Amino acid sequence: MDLNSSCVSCSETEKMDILEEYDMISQEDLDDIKESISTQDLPSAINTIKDYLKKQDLVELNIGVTGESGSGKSTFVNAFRGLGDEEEGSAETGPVETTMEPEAYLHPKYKNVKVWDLPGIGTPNFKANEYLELVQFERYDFFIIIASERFRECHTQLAKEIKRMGKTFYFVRSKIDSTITAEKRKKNFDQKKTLDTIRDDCKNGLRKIGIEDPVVFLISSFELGKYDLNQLQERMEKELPQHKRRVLMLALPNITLEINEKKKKALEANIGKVALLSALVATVPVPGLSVAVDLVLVKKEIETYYNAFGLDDPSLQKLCEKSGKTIEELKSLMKSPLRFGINMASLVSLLGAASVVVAENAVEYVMSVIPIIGSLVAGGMSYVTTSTMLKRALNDIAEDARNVLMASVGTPV
Ligand SMILES: Nc1nc2c(ncn2[C@@H]2O[C@H](COP(=O)(O)OP(=O)(O)OP(=O)(O)O)[C@@H](O)[C@H]2O)c(=O)[nH]1
Ligand SMILES: [Mg+2]
Repeated sequence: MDLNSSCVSCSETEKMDILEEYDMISQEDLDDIKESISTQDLPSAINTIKDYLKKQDLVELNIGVTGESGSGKSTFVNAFRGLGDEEEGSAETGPVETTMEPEAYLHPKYKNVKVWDLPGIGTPNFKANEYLELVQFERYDFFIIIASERFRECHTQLAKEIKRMGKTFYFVRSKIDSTITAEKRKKNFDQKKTLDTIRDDCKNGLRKIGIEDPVVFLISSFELGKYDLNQLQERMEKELPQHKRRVLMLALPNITLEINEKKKKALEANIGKVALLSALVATVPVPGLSVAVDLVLVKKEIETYYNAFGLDDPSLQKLCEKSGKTIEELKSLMKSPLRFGINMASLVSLLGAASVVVAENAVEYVMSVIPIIGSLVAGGMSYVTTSTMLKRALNDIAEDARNVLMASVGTPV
């Protein structure tokens, strides 16, 4: 990537994007941060900045997974968090009724993402309103209603009640892999046609029992990346409030190219904030503060990238077990200079390289895109340097993740 082109000669749209990112930090927050760092010593100033970034990672996402007993709720709860059914922290699954009370399962990497395994619906005297009270419906950002065969009256009753309570739900038809396996035995098997038929059938069923404009997502928790996961993910993203979208996108397992791309976008949106903080710190006259904070900020961001794309060592290890590849094979597909570890030495060199390249035209550029704090920033190159560095690292890491993903699902890179 050409470092210059990404920042110095940027288009009007890019400038607008940067300004929008800037808007995501309130003036009050900016003043607070600046105030506290100018009165603190180096270590506490760094902690203030870290705390600020941590705050945004505390946004909670609560997903309620419901459906009839045996429909595959617990298996979905595990797959959605990137876990197998027998891994540590996974929900118990099996052919006999296992889930009796709402239970929260935390995402292994993002503890603020909770996927709730809810009790089965559809028992003879099932009442949707009582059920929703029982599971404390207010706590969920949205519900996923799972059916493994046909949708029944209990599903619509629940959907209508959820809607009445002002919440969102998504219908999922589960275990699509086994339906496809069964259909494959027929002579004129056509996968797309079969999927369309199942989808239409589910929709018709739902219409008949009173849902006006049904949308159904076909999912297999055994092969989550196949079938309708992308559509479901898009819909959830679109309907979530802005500040929760990032949480969802980071937490989703990196199992389709579309999700890979979305993760990159969600991470990119944070670069402006980090760079702005780094620029603010550069205006504080404490010797050594600016570089030290830049390194802390950048290291944290780059670690977030590796985690979000599942390129951290534990995730790679899991991927090896699933795909039959070795760690060496997967690592050989990765080109980012940071793949052997994010340490201070590699970061200092990345930082150095970025600042040399962007230094020449940067002052003018910063003044033009951030008029409000432009004069403050002129003292340091941090805004442009940090964002250039992070954009470059993110591009490399997203590309590595794409290659690893394609290799692990058997597509030649
Ligand atoms: N083929 C296939 N089987 C699945 C899938 N999801 C779940 N199953 C199987 O269906 C059975 C029930 O799955 P669970 O996830 O335990 O179902 P549940 O809805 O949590 O059941 P309860 O806790 O009893 O309400 C298990 O044997 C799972 O292995 C899937 O996507 N494909
Ligand atoms: Mg269960």
